[in-house]
Amino acid sequence: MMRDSSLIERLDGRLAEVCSGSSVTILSHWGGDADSVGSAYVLSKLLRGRYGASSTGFRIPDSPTSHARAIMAKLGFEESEPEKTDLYIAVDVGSLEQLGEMRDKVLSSGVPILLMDHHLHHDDSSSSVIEYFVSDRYQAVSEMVFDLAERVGWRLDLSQSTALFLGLYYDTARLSVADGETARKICQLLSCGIVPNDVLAGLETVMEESERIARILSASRMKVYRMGDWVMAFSEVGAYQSSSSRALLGVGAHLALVGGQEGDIANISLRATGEFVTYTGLGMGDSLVKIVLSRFEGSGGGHRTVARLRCRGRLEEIYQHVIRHLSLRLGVQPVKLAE
Ligand SMILES: [Mn+2]
Repeated sequence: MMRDSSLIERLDGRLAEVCSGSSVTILSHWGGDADSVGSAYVLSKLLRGRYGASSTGFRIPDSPTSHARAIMAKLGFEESEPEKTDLYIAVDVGSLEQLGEMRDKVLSSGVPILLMDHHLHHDDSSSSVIEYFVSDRYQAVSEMVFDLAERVGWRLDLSQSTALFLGLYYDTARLSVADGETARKICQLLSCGIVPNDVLAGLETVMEESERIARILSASRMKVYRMGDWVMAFSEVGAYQSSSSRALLGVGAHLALVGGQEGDIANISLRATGEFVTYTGLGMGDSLVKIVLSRFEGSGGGHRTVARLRCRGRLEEIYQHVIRHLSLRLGVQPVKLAE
């Protein structure tokens, strides 16, 4: 069963129209993840093998996370960019901000952009060059690519099945939020001969020394507040802010902001548990980012439970602003936990 057959039909039709003889660059969101890498890998095979693209490339804006790098190594998939790009396909990009360093170049290139995603999008009317193929009925872009492959009768080989499996596995938080339809697709992918123990073994432990130190420093420097039932952590570290905010959730925080200060610019990773977002109605990519940008000049965006922003200001002041705002919104006084 296809979750959204009209979307897949429209996507198939469009790819058939624009890809033949074209050189296509697939773009991930910044840092990349299993879903963006997995879907891009299979999509690049489909574009060349089924839709007649003359060449394909893949770029992860900013630098790939160690997890994304490990998955690419497993698939034998590398970043590359054709000399000339006739078409961009952005996968798993929840907001244009997530194109990071590549955003301006891509948007001003005049090259058409197709955006495939499974998150809700605010229509960005300023960018008429973008055509959206978006449906939040899908649990991952990898699943959209699965449906596309099925529609066109494309046989997934073992590494392509592995790629889509990894995308679905990690985008459903290791299947914990997978529904029956995803489970059916996972079974079909696994039946190609994937051994989860082999595939996942190398992926669960990858961490570079510098990332490890950043995470440990962010934990040792964090300031913790309790607001009602919620525990919120704020910290600062020079690199790996995203990995560090994930680590702070692992430590037990419901909400974690980890920033790095570069002169008067702050780069902040915002992350919360699904529970926090559900009960407070405060999504990271929309509400929290807006709260910060209502006062500090900059840009940002992301998904429900994870977002990133870059703005002008001191981290200390930004955090105080967020804490005041959250206290008002939640109607509880913040209590700072002893350091
Ligand atoms: Mn995804």
